[in-house]
Amino acid sequence: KDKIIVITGASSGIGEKLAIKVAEKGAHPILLARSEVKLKTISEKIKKETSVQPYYFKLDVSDRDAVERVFVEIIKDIGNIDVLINNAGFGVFDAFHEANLDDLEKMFHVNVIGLMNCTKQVIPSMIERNMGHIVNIASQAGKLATPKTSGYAATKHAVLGFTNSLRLELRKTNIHVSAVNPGPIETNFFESADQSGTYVKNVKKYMLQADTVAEKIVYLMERPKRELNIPYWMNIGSNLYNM
Ligand code: NJP
Repeated sequence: KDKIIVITGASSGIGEKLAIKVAEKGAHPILLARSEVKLKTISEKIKKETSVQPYYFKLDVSDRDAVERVFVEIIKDIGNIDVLINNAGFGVFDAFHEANLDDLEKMFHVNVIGLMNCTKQVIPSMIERNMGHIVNIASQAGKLATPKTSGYAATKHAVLGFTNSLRLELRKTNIHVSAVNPGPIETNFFESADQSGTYVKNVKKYMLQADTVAEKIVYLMERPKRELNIPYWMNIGSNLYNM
């Protein structure tokens, strides 16, 4: 309650549902994404349904200077960030021999560097206050060998490696660092990830709703650090990435 919770990639899917759920709990979501129009609409809906006034900022997480500007503004004008949910991300599923190197680079810039850009901005004040929670949305593809997702899987392996090391670096503090590994979730994600529709067709019956994932992440955020195992992660949904 009353916590300030920054959610990247809050303009659709898991991030959107998370923003709604944390507001329902009385926390203040701060929504970040590139589509300002969508953020405005979601914020208005949250205000109407929960009477919590969310804030939103247009932001491309891969733009380091913009990330710094926005986070400095949030901390100065709104307050210290209690929870950062690094959720912004996208995938392009291709066998590596067919993959486009521009897509691979962009995935690393958003999924990995973007996540680090945002984390870098919240760490100093979290350390100063000796509190906070960083939740990184990785993937089941970050743990398993998955055909046709080599580039995307590599970014999510990087997210898990970063998350696990950061957790160790901060082990003597009261700052939580968690990773969440969703399986296939019914969101806009597959518009870019699976342009042929083959993957979605195969895993449709295993797909979960974004709402379910958001609920579990809220549950995770409500746990005290002592209840979180080290290393901690939460797997949600099927690990079936066969195609
Ligand atoms: O997908 P989607 P999800 N800077 O497409 C934003 C992971 N995951 O909710 O910028 C800032 O509805 C984009 O906003 P916009 C997945 O890897 C998913 O499923 O306005 N934001 C939108 O709000 C990702 O990390 C599945 O276009 C940027 C959001 O990201 C997370 O779950 C499985 C951005 C994406 O929303 C949420 O994805 C899995 C940028 N440069 C992991 N680029 C799954 N759905 O099956 C994108 O294992 N965004």
